[in-house]
Amino acid sequence: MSSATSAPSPDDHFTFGLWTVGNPGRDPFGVETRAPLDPVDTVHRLADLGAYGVSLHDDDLVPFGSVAAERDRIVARFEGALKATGMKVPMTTVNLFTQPVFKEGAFTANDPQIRRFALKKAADAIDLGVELGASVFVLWGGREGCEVDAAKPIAAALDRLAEAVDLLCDYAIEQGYDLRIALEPKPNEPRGDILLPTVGHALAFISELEHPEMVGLNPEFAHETMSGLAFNHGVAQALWQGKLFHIDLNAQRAGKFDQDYRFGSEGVRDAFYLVKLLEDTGWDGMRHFDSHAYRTEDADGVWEFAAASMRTYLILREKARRFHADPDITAAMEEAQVAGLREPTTPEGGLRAIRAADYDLAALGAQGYGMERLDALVDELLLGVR
Ligand code: GLT
Ligand code: MN
Ligand code: MN
Repeated sequence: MSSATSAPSPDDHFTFGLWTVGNPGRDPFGVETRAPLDPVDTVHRLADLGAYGVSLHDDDLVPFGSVAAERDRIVARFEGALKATGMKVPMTTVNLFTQPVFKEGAFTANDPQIRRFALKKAADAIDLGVELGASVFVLWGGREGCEVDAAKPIAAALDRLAEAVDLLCDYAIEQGYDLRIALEPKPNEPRGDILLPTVGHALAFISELEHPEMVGLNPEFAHETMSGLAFNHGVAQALWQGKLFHIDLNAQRAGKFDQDYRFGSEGVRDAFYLVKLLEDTGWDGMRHFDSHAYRTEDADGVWEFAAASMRTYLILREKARRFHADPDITAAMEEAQVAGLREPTTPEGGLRAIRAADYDLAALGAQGYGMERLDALVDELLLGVR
């Protein structure tokens, strides 16, 4: 495993979407500022930088509308690069948002023909993912939402979304695929409002599915932050419910458009608590970056961005290690009674004993927790003076 000062290695489980380093710098007001990347070159470049693998949408690899022979040729060439480098494809997904046919939705489009086409494309994408060795299939419902509430009864849309996920689970089971589905919440953009806007909405939705055990989450740092929520709390709950199947790392300022900045470039404290959570709980999945280089960057800037994403993670991982080794932090945590939260509340005798006991409310209300000191010590750690 790499240290903060060494280069990343595949053991660190860093992965990048083909669409992330491949982002051409287009935005709603401006055209591309960078040339497209060849996925085969991307695999080689990321392998050289120490990544574990790549993820992809169906269309990132096989251009939309390719005929079967072309698809097979592209996939075979890509598999050659994976073999040559040892890079893996742990996750794939399906693009149900770029083409005009999906402008009103995909699995939740009002037109049943569009919903059926979306399912056909998703099933094909599942086949592609399994062929490449993926065990997680992400569904990000970028177009599953609306601007005109009069035109989208939300309960019916959720029925259709559940129907689609159920069908895809049935398909994976029938095929004998070792595959789990990870839903990715996002509050808005590109739709005015998107279904399953937060981790909490998505977790609740899963309990209504036919195969809830096969479906979990792919939460994204930027997306929870857009809603002003604490990403690490959402991830902690997903872990607590056994539902963290994958994760998208990037950076974001609350209240802005989906920035998808380089991990750690905004909200370094939030990034630290997230890394600490993943490391403390022994998350053995991918550290997947879903972010892109600034539009200002040329190709060199893109590879700088990729290297820095991994380096920042490793630095924060080292900070998490130092957090636990720091005696002042340990003492401050004791003062804050952190360990007390791990004790069950219920004493012998249960609620009856709880109700019969006396509580010194004056003393309990007067006690201090020393959390200012603890918080400042974390600042010192992150600012590099400890
Ligand atoms: C798109 C989106 C991401 C999703 C990707 C998966 S595509 O770039 O902004 O958050 O993770 O479909
Ligand atoms: Mn994402
Ligand atoms: Mn995003």
